[in-house]
Amino acid sequence: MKRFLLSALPLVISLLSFSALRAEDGSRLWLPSDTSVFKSLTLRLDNSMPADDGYRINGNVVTARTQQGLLYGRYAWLRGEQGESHPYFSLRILNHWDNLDGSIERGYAGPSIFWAEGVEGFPGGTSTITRYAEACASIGINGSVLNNVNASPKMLTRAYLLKVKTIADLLRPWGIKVYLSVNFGSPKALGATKTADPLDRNVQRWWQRKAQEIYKLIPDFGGFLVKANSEGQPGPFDYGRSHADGANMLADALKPFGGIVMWRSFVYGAKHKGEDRVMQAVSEFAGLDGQFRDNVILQSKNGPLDFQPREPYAPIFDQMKKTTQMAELQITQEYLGQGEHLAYLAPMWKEFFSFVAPSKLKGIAGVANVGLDRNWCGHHFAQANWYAFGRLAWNPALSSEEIAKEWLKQTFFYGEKSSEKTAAEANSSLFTLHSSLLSMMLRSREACVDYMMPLGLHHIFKFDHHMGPEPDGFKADYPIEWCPVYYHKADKWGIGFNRSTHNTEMPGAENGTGATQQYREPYCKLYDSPSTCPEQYLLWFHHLPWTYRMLSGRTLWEELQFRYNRGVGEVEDFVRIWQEARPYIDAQRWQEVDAKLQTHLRDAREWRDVCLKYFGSFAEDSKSK
Ligand code: GCV
Repeated sequence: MKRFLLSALPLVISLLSFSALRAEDGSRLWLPSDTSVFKSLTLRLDNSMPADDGYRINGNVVTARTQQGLLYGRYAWLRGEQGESHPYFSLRILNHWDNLDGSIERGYAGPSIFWAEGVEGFPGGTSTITRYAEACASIGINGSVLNNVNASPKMLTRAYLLKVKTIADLLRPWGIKVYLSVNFGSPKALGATKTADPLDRNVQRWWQRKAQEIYKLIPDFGGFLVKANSEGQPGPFDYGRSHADGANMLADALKPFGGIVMWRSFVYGAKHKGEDRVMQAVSEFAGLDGQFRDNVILQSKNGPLDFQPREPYAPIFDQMKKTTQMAELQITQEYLGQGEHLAYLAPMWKEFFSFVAPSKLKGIAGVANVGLDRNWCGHHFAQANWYAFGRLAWNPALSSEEIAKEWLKQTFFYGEKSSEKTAAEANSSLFTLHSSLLSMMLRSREACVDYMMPLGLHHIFKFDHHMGPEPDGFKADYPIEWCPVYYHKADKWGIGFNRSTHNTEMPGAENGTGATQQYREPYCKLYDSPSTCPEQYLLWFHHLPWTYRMLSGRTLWEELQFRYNRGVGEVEDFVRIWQEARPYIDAQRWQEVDAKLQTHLRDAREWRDVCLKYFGSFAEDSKSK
């Protein structure tokens, strides 16, 4: 360590001169503090370029077909990009789960930047909205859903729509369209109709008129996002109608104006109550494939359950062959340590794309982690997830490593264009530091899986807030699919959820639910047998004895202990890496991340200790049998 610091000394001095140690509070994000960095650029429009918002960079010349492309190109130039680049997905949208009272569902970075009690004004001023827009545009995000999917009917009242217009006017110069989450029961809830039945003429007229009103205020309005018949939200089932009836009615209202409906497939406990929760989306939607209007997009979470630290991909992406689809990723870390843990999520999203080809998707939505906190995201490293979401939405072929490198340089080691420093760094301690920080980021999601829920365990969080461990969680008055014990099924014989087509030959074990059959080949077959199921999903798909022999030669119980300990060991290493980084990082951000890492380590140990104690009470018991 001492040697490392001594050899780094000259660099510390030069870093000081290019401002890495300038006072920072994280509010700058990855953006330049001063737009004069763009002055040396030549911007050119060129009609012969492909008809999208891509750009070409040649030295200091940025060429694009559209003004928007030139804007994207400027930030790409700043990252050190050269050559031509085009957006992969046409829809690159943030979903804000912001409530109209200013609170944010699953938000860990302070209140909303858009909403507060009372409809007037913005809690952080309009400059916060503009800065947000710049940050989004700098990474290619082109849409923003401004309110929670658990939507208040008030959202569609005149006063709120006028405010949406103001936001739209602020976002438009940055190429960002606004969308709204709508409550399916709105016309009835607002007292305009007696019902919200999608086949009722008055209801249809109400939505058509509402669409007209919105487009008069906001001619480039993007469309609606809908959570229907899910977790208590109203929907077409309330009137004996289908998801297609509901989505198509809204789609028809928006169609004349070019708007879209993003209809969510996150459903359980409504029509297929009692069925394995992870199967219910396919059960509810597969039969409707081909029945949706062409301006309806089915929006599904990456996994079939709910944004767990690791899930197999959601098989609905295999099943809907004639329906336009988009994926919903969660940038806010509801189940990955929230505002406290350092978890870089690009590797998780890349894992999803390795199963669901981006070519199957029209767009990507990311549940935002933005709030009024000074550093926007609560944890300085959580900014990297906002950044990574945008970069992958632009180009899903980018590696997690490339993205993390870009972000680190712009966020912590800025002052020059990224590409210009590479050669000098190659021989330097700064390079060593970059590598350590990079490695910390790249290992962080896997570490989280290990100390929370290795080997395919899932949803063993504390009730409601989803922060700490509660593997013994059970409440008789809660739906069973909210209870951790439903998911791990541990007893003295074994552990895991049998979702295969086989019944387990173990006392008291439940029959397999057959969820494996919702997957396309080869996954359908691979996941169905414990001998071919990847160990990372083992207990997601199988219920196995504690003595089950793992690839490592350890028993299942030994492997669980090994992985929980490995996860904690990783976080201990992150703490060490951050200590070594201290001379190179500005004081405020260093201290704030350090404090978070101390909490992170304490939480990781708690996860390990609570889970091993609980599971151990069965596993050790099984040994004595
Ligand atoms: C917005 C999970 C979350 C809820 C969220 C829901 C959804 O259940 O815990 O907070 O609600 O998913 O995605 O609709």
